Amino acid sequence: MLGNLLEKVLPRDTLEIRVAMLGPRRAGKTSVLSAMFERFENSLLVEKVSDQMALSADPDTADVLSENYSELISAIRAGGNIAGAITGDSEARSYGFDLKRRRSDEKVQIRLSFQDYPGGWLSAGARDAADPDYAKVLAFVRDAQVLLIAVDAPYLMEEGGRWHEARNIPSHVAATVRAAWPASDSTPRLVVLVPIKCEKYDRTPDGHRALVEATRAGYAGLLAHLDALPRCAVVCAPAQTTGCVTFDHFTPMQPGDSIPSPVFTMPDRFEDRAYCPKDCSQTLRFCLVYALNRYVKDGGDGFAGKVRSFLKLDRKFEEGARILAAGCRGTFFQTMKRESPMA
Ligand SMILES: Nc1nc2c(ncn2[C@@H]2O[C@H](COP(=O)(O)OP(=O)(O)OP(=O)(O)O)[C@@H](O)[C@H]2O)c(=O)[nH]1
Ligand SMILES: [Mg+2]
Repeated sequence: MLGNLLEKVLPRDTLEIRVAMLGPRRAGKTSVLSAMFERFENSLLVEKVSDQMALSADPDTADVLSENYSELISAIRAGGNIAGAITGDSEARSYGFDLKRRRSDEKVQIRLSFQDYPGGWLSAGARDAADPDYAKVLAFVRDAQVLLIAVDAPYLMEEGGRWHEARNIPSHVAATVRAAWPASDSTPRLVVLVPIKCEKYDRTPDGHRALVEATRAGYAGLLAHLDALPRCAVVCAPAQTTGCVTFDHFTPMQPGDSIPSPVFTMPDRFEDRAYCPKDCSQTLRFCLVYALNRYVKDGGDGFAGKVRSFLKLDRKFEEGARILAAGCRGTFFQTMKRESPMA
């Protein structure tokens, strides 16, 4: 009651956190978003973060992401080729999530939007820096405080990473981020590298370490730039959106191919083809911890902010961030900065 009254006296604008996806065509950008959405609600309930805040997806976001997730499950049930599950995007699309202190609140305190688009738009910029679709990708990254980079893991891991540059275009990803976020930039930022399709590699602690180290080496150019930004945290958080579809081999290259195609296998028996995604909620969890910390810290600025923090108006979000952070699993690629947005 008193909290509601104080909110009216000391109102705050909604904090908008924009997250841009990066990754070539069919890398798994939309799959990461779909699996993250599907998994997260359960995590929230289990950890009782829902006592501290309410997270909801836009109706459109919920519809599209649930449909994608159903497609993924149907493809697994059907067996055979997973490559047809989740149709590649032909247009840009934004997925929105709202965070409120209470389900009954009218006001949205934090709005998270994830900007997805056809991965071909990113690759087009590698061929022609003036490509109009690539200009849109650059604008998405410029506008975003957070980046999610989908890494097609078999190309990173197989044959010593021989196809990683051609497939995941890490040099072009680095050039894009350098162009959008100059080294002088002091905005608090978060970058999450998400190796996916990694069922074969992320099975044991040693396998997990090898995957994380290959990601670190495979994105060395990008990491060098991010390391120079004063307030940027970088984390590697592998995700398995299916959990039962495993890379088997690359098909021999045909004339005209620039990279080989992967062949994935899944268990023959229907009973063994269980959909068991792993660590998919981690991306949203990291984004939420970042967003909540930003909200709480920004609220401390100025006179109204000082009063707000003295009255501890944001304590539910502080507590929510603490609970979520305790469940974060990922490897930070930099030592914590002086003012890490994740602390
Ligand atoms: N083996 C395996 N395949 C996956 C996994 N996640 C997604 N896929 C497959 O990867 C393919 C590409 O996924 P998308 O999410 O559509 O990729 P995208 O980056 O959004 O592609 P564009 O929209 O074309 O840019 C789909 O056919 C999925 O079925 C996974 O964890 N393991
Ligand atoms: Mg997509």
